[in-house]
Amino acid sequence: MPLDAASLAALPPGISRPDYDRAAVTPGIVHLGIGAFHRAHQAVYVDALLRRDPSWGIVGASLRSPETADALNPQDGLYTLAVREDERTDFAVIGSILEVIVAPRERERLLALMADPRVRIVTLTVTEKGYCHDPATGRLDENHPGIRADLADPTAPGTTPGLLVEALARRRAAGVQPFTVLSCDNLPANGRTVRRIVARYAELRDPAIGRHVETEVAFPCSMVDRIVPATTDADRAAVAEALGTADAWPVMTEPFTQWVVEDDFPAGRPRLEDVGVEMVADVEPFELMKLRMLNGSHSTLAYLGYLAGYETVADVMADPAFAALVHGLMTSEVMPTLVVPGIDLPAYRDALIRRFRNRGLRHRTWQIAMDGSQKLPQRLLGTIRDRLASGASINRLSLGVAAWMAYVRGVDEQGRAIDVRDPLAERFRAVADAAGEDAARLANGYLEIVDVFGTALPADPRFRAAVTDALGRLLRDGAARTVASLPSEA
Ligand code: CS2
Repeated sequence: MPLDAASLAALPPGISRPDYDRAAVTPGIVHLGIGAFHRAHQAVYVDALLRRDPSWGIVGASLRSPETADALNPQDGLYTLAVREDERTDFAVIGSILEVIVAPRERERLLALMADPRVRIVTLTVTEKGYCHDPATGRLDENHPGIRADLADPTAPGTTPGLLVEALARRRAAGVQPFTVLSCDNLPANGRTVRRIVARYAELRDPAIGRHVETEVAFPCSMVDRIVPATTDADRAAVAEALGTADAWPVMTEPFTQWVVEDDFPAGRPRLEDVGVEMVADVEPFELMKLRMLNGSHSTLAYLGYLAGYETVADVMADPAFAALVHGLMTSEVMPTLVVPGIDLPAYRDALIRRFRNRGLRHRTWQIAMDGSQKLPQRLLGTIRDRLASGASINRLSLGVAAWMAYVRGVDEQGRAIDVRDPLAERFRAVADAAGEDAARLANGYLEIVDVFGTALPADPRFRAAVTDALGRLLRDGAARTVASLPSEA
């Protein structure tokens, strides 16, 4: 028997499930980019909200792949959340998603819903590359093929900026108040960044719509945090066993969850503060902390760990040299760049280290290594800029950048090919082909990628020397030996 509305009542006791009338729930939020993260994070908060207010149901949309829709729609949008900590798992069935639309398949229906006055918020987890921007500057990439296609035919959009602006234009034409755009992606100052990208796209499309977006649409910033590894067949089997019913699309996560949101919702919002969301006036210090501490450590562990032959973050953390590296990275090089009101940074660091050690999550280093060109600027390079500006050391930070370079060369330490997933993968390949095994030539080649590094940072001899030196050590000694030979924390 598959999981669906009819089979809910037959679930074993101890598995929590929607305790509200799902038939009474109406769409209030459209979510673009309905991946595992959204379903383990925002959709769970909204599930808790629907008990009090049924007007905030979520209609999810996939911008490309039909997989989620094809799995969830036959299940009436229901899916299982498995919360794992080491050997323990708790299961809950989540009911906040009413339906999933595949944008390229049903674009008109999606746009009509986004223009529907009942929808007051459009939330986004389209990943870094989904914003069609230049990661180094945070501006719209006006040469992006998707953006060019959307500008040529703006009423049939395929990109995130294109969909948002077409829906906002339809609302404007119909005299409907704009929805609020809430980015839940790991971008710095995500609301402001997305406003700049979307407003520029709108301006290129039509200056009047550009002004409308600029002046009438709210783009609050948010910091989101929950570790959500990709679901595997083994996970699906474990869920089926616990539920006694098959769920085609469960999500795996950790107990920790955090959502900090800037309180700027002119079209109205649900009472997020009642379900654990931190509503604040200024999200930026939290975002910076999370991007630099969690995601910066994650990327560093992913590249070095993958090169050293570790499959998951928990495997990497079980190696004392890597655990010491990440502790030192945060303590000596990241924490001095942060000022977060009301936050005990050493406690935040220690909690992160515990989360990274969670053996219940099989979070693959390869998964985190994806799309590094889009991630590096906010995870490591901003911290490096701040450190250099104050004349401070960047030893561990630059090792992270060098490990990224060694990884995107596309060959592991055993000479096997690495499946490098990145919008710039072809450029990485070309640099590697031209530079061979020469660390200085490789580092030079990668540092010339302006989309990632900009122009000022590569011109700083301290940065260039630190990265080149670290890359040389990685290529000569391998990641495990390089990490093991780091001096202990200063
Ligand atoms: C990870 C994030 O895959 C990655 O790049 O660093 O998805 C990370 O797990 C989340 O940001 C945690 O909140």
